[in-house]
Amino acid sequence: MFPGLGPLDHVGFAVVDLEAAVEFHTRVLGLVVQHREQNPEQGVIEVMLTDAAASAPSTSLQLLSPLDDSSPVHRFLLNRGPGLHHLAYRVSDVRTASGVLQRWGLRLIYDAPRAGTRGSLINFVHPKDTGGVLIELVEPSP
Ligand code: V0V
Ligand code: CO
Repeated sequence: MFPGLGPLDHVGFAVVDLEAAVEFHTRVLGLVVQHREQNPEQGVIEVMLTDAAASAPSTSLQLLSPLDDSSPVHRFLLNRGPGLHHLAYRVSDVRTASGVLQRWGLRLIYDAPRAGTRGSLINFVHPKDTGGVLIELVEPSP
């Protein structure tokens, strides 16, 4: 295990109809919307939901819909359809974590961290190097 690895921060879920997905996860699963944000650099509109009943901070669900046709989520929906898009693990320092994983021979998507949700810094490990699931590294904003 590499140094500074924390718990599962969120699960990314690619959807075509964002409002229908919000409705499903709030009404059927009882999740609560915590945050909504557009991230033009990542080409997404995202909605973060959590379990309202959880006493400690719990893993969030991140619903993702593409902002335009150049979005990686648009490509994902075309090729694979809606569903699990990525797992995001919290790290204390995304630069250090990315460097260690690169030295271990894994392909990181970005050379330097990019802006993620709520002022976080993010990078991704290529799904072909992880057994088939895109892994996000997220360093929350202090
Ligand atoms: C593509 N593939 C995936 C995948 N995306 N496999 C598992 N999970 C995914 N999410 C597979 C795809 O089925 C192909 O497999 C192969 O990889 C190449 O696919 P492609 O369509 O040609 O895709 P690429 O290579 O153009 O792009 C794939 C990568 C891209 C992972 C490089 O999606 C990327 O740059 N992702 C990082 C950015 C991102 O995803 N942003 C949205 C979340 P076969 O068919 O060859 O076997 S933003 C976010 O989470 C934020 C803001 C946050 O949390 O703060
Ligand atoms: Co994410």
